[in-house]
Amino acid sequence: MPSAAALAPGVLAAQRRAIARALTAVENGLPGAADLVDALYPSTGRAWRIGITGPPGAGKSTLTNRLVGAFREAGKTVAVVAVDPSSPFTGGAILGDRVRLADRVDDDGVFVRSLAARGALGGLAEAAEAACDVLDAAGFDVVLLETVGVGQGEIDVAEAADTVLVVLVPASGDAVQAMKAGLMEVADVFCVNKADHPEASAIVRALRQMLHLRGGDAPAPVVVKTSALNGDGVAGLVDALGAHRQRLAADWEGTRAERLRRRVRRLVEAAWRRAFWTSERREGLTRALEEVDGEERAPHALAARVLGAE
Ligand SMILES: Nc1nc2c(ncn2[C@@H]2O[C@H](COP(=O)(O)OP(=O)(O)O)[C@@H](O)[C@H]2O)c(=O)[nH]1
Ligand SMILES: [Mg+2]
Repeated sequence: MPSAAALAPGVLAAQRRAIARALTAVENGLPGAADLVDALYPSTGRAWRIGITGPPGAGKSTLTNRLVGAFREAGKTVAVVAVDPSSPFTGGAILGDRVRLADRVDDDGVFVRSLAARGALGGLAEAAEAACDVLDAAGFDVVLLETVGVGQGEIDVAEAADTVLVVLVPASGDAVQAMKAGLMEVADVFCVNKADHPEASAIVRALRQMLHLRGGDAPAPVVVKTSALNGDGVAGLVDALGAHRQRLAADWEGTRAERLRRRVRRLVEAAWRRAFWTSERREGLTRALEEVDGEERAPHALAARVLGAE
């Protein structure tokens, strides 16, 4: 198999086939994927990466479609990375979304791709970051990174973005759930979707109150209300996202450097983990865990035996 790094010129020339193959390479950790990312990296930093996260069913995919439309209308090219095997983008679900996306198949200014990241070096968060690099280097103005839910992995993915949008719905306890899941910390903009729901205003108020109580030096995330189904509030959402982008612009290089630091740390930790888990240590762990059922129940001694299995 030729090295994936050979795809770099095609990606830089925005050839769709090269972009698709490069995304497959970073998704699956194919040979040369790391070299490809490094070859493209100097040509990144222009795209605006927006992470979209929130509970399943909140309307992230519907909103993503709306945002694609809004950015296209503003003359920007848009790539969508759906980190979600069951997403409408992979043909898994909602007919309405598929129909809307089908309208865009002839639009060269849009690129849609799902990402599962089996075997990517550094896990899903690195795969998402690398996918953004590919699309950034290919010249897309905006990259929308949609996750399926709100687990830690998805928060890591969202953090690969410049601007993090958290989508909630006016279901009972959603705001509290968001706080528990650590979304308060990563959100730059909150969107209460399904604003057609009678509880919408109440959850907006509750969220604003929570964010206000949180305090801190950083400016509190903006809370907007949308109805992705009919498009109400989407213009306001685009403005809120744009305002965050504007704030980042003040220290764009610093933001990028911080993200690169976090990424390098993650890559090093992943490499350490791979190097550590020799087959001998794996077997040692299996044996030690079997002994848990026996006489010896000393946690540190058992762990030490695994660590000593050189
Ligand atoms: N009533 C209402 N339904 C919506 C709205 N936005 C999305 N939905 C519906 O909510 C369901 C889940 O939407 P989807 O975009 O797939 O959510 P995701 O799982 O967060 O990506 C779909 O049936 C949508 O049609 C909205 O603003 N109002
Ligand atoms: Mg979705």
